[in-house]
Amino acid sequence: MKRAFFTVFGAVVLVAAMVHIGHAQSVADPTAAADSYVNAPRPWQMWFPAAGSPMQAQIDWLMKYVLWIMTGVVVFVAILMAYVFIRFNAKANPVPSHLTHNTLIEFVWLFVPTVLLVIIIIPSLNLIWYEGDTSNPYMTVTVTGHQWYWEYNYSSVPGLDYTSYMIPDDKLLPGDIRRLSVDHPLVLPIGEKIKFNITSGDVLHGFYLPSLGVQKYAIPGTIVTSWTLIPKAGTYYGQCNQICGINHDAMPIEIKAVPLADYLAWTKVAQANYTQNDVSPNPVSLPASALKFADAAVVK
Ligand SMILES: [Cu+2]
Repeated sequence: MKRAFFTVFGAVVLVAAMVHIGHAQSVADPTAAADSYVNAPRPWQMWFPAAGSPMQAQIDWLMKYVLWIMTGVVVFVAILMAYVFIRFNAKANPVPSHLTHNTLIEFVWLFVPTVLLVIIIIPSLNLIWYEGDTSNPYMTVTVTGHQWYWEYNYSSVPGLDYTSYMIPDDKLLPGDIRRLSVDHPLVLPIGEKIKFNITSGDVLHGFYLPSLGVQKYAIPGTIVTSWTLIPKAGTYYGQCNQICGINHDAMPIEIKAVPLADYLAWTKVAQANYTQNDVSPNPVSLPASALKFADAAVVK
């Protein structure tokens, strides 16, 4: 009887502890949903990464569409040239034709390329307009490139402005990706249109997110806009792709896309968490004027 009591008591304590731990974890890391899917480059990868946004899906489609047309043109021209080389060389055709004009042929070689250009330019212009349409976003994030880290400012969350540094090789934890994981990822809600205001605090940088179809210059004194919409919770990566100085390779972009409720929970705990889990940045790359609260813990 006594034994049964302690068994039941022990089980209740264990369940309570597990619930508590589960609860504590969900509060501690609202971005956990992003671990379910990782969209990162693989060694020897060919083609684009899997499309993580409708914009990248359209870019992927247009790339293949143009590639098919281009392949047709290349094959046709190659066959035509091979035919001319064989059929009309000096040996096979010793008496050449003195023809200088042929209205039908001239019409065809003007008309066919024109049609091809038109069927390429229509979806291209559509895509350019689509990419430029930053109207009615759910939220706006101002992205600032610095030598050599990114800064994210959430205009809809007062005071939420933090820096994002690459995790150095000697501080990588299990699950981190070398040269891509960062101390403070950009956290975004899924299924919502997010506008980016992209700028720079010093030199030209490039805000490049291959799986989301975003690639914009970060230009000092200018704001370049873009947007994204991520349907699937997951972790997405990008990099600065504008040569910006000695640590240009050390400013990756890591995005954690999570359900809206988790995102809202994250905004509440972001400030407290970020001052605790900071990774010391390279001291030379830290101009005092750029310091934000996220770096307060490491600047002593
Ligand atoms: Cu850069």
